[in-house]
Amino acid sequence: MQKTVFITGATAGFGKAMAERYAREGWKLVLTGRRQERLDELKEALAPAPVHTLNFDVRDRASCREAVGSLPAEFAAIDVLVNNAGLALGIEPAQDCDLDEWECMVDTNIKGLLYITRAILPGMVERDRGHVVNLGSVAGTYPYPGGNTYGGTKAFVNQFSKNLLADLLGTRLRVTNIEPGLCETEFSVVRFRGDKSKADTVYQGTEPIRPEDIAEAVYWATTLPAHVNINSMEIMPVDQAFAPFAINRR
Ligand code: NDP
Ligand code: 8X3
Repeated sequence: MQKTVFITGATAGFGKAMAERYAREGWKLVLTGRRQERLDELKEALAPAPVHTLNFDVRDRASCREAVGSLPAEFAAIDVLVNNAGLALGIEPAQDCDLDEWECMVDTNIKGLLYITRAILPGMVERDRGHVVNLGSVAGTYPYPGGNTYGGTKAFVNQFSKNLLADLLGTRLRVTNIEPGLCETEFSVVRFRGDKSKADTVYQGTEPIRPEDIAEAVYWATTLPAHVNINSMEIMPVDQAFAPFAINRR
C-alpha cells in the first residue's frame, strides 16, 4: 500500500530534502509552507510523485485545523507526520532580545507543532498506524550563549516527544525526536534576519551536516520494522563537538 507523509516546512532545508527522499521511494506527499511559489516548484520537480500542497502559517491555529481538514481522501490517512517547520531568530543575550522574536519562536516551534500534531494524531490513533517525527535540536539539550528561547523551544520538543510516547503506549504509533547539530540550510539566514553574509560565516571553513543527511535519518527511522521505535537521534557533523564549562574569573 502506498504510504503518505505530511511534512511541514517543505519549502527549504530539511523539509525539502525529506520531500525528495520520500518521493524517490514512491510515497504520497503532503507538503506545507508559506511560500506558495516554492511549493509549486517542488511539486513540479517531484512529478510524477503524488503531491498535495498546503499553504498556511503553522502559528495560526485555525489554519492548521482547516488545512488538515481540507485534505482530499487519497492524502488524508497520514502514515508519517514530520513536524519540521521551525526557526531561530537572533543570537543576542537574553537581556537584549526582542520579545516579539521570542514569541515568534514559541508560536512556531512549540504552538505550531502542537496545532498540527493535535489535528493529525486522532486519525493515526483511530487507524492504529502512524509515526510522528519532530525536529528538535542539539540546542534543546546543550546550552550556548544566545540559545536562550530557541533552545528552550527545542527542549519542549524533546519532552513533548517523550510524553507522546507515554500517552501512546498500547497503540502501534511511533514517535521520534530528531536532534541535529550544525547543518547548512536557510536556518542561519533566517536567524540573522536575512543577512546572508553573516549567515555564511557560520559555515565557513567547516563541513556541516547536509539536509540530505537528516532526510536519510528520518527516512530510516520511519521505515524500520513496525515494532522498533527510535526515541531520539542526535546528529552532529564530525567538525562539531563540545566546549568546556565557561568560568568567569575576577
Ligand atoms: P529552513 O529555514 O531552511 O527551513 C524552515 C522551513 O520551515 C521552511 O520551509 C519554512 O517555510 C518553514 N516555516 C518556518 N516558519 C513557518 C511558519 N510560521 N509556518 C509555516 N512554515 C514555516 O530551516 P531548516 O530546514 O534548517 O529547519 C527545519 C527544522 O530543523 C527547524 O525546526 C529547525 O529549528 C530545525 N533544526 C535546524 C538545524 C540547522 O542547523 N539547520 C539544526 C537543528 C534543528 P516558509 O518560509 O515557506 O513558510
Ligand atoms: C540548530 C542548531 O546549534 O544552531 O538547531 O542551535 S544550533
